[in-house]
Amino acid sequence: MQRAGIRPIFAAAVVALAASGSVASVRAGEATLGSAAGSADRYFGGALDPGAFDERPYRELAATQLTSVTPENAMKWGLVEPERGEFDWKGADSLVAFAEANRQKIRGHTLVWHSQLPLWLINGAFRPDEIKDLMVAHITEEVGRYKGAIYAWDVVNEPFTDDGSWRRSIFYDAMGPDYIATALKAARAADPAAKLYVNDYNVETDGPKMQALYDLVASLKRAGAPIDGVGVQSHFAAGALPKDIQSVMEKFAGLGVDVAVTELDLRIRLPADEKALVTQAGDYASVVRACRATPRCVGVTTWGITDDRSWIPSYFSGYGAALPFDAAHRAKPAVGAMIKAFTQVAP
Ligand code: 9MR
Repeated sequence: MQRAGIRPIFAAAVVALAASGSVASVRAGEATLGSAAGSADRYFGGALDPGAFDERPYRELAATQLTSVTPENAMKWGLVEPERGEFDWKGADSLVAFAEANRQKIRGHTLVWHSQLPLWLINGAFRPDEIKDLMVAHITEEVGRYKGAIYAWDVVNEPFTDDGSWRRSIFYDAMGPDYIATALKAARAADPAAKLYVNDYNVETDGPKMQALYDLVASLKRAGAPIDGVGVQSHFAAGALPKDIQSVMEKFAGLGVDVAVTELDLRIRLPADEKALVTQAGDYASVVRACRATPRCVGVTTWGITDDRSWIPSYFSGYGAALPFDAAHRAKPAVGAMIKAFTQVAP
């Protein structure tokens, strides 16, 4: 598999899209989120559901707007190995094929996480040494399968609780904090070219959780562990974006790692009115500006692309409209605001 690179994609794809007439707001020659980000040497990414690739408007929007893609769920352990030793790579393979066809980078998500684990693993009553072997084998299998195709992996996801203490998981319980370095080393061995990330939420403002992640990355660097990046997920209510997100990104970057906004969405209490959409657009643009102002911020990924496929309504009762495109795939004010923030001459 070829490694995907950042390329401005608007030429052919947008012409095709315009011809299909499925996205009124995107016309031939107009900037897209991906092309705008590219002009600032960043990527613009979105989390995708390969199950929706057979829907043409979804497929075309993803192909046209994004220069990076993340599987929202399709590469998680519970989905790729539902029974021990029985693998199902259908969704993951289809995501990788889509990205390669559209010359998009891929952010692999996620190898070691407390959630969406297969039941055989959670209920297996494995000894600590067995959990370690299973974790390393899983990383070796999955990273190895997509060697050369994945730009960056979220190797470890959400290792801390909100007060900055270690989150309990089968991995932490078996190995203590060492599970993180062990996981990173296994990923590096399986694909030396992939950028290896630790990814978490509620780390976008100065507080105990941010500090815990900072201390972790600092200690990994000191120990020579293979850590290349920090993912700040960035799930917020519109209007509640932390004011210090840029200084936090700069602080992480000061450790000598890349930084990426990995799961951005800005939820709105429904029904979304014009004022809320404008507030949301302002926050989206602020995130883009913060990334542009941080030399080691490599790109911004939104957690989905259209509101009808967002995780938000089922997890935050009464909220939705969190993504840049609405359920009819129309660009919301956030799209223009982000394109402007990527392309306007930096002050
Ligand atoms: O968006 C994902 C949703 O479809 C899943 O049901 C959920 C399971 O916990 O995971 C969601 O994605 C999460 C991501 O993998 C890690 N950070 C938080 C995201 C939102 O919950």
